[in-house]
Amino acid sequence: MIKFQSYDDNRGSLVVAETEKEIPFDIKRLYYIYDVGSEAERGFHSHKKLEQVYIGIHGRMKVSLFDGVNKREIVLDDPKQGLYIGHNVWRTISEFSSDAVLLVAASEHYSEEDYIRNYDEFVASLKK
Ligand code: T46
Repeated sequence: MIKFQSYDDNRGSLVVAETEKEIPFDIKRLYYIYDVGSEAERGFHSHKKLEQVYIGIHGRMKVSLFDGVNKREIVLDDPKQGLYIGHNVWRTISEFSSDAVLLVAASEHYSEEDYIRNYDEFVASLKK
């Protein structure tokens, strides 16, 4: 997990993430996900090249990762932390709280070509 610098005082909290410091790539895209139903699950894909940092800036969600060898489950519920996810990692995001907001910093512009959305294809790609 990446720990962000946080400035907390009686006005609230301000959290900073900078490229070449906490974020290990140049950010080309930001997007965020919210209003996810409690039963909904997102992801179910890997990326050929894309690197991302997930930040649970509000509420809670669970991220499940599989790199072909290791499986990890990480709960994101702290806006002062980020989760780095490299390429070739199968991910699902589930158990969103009703107030959850997931902010994602991405290393590339959006390209559907970069996705592997079929699990068998993902497993096969690791063997190449
Ligand atoms: C990831 C998780 C956390 C775009 O047009 N531009 C974009 O930058 C993105 C991210 C998506 N889209 C379109 C493509 C689909 O028609 O938005 C629609 C929903 O995307 P998707 O089904 O990929 O959503 P998730 O939540 O399953 O996955 C997304 C990211 O794609 C993925 O990289 O890590 O959020």
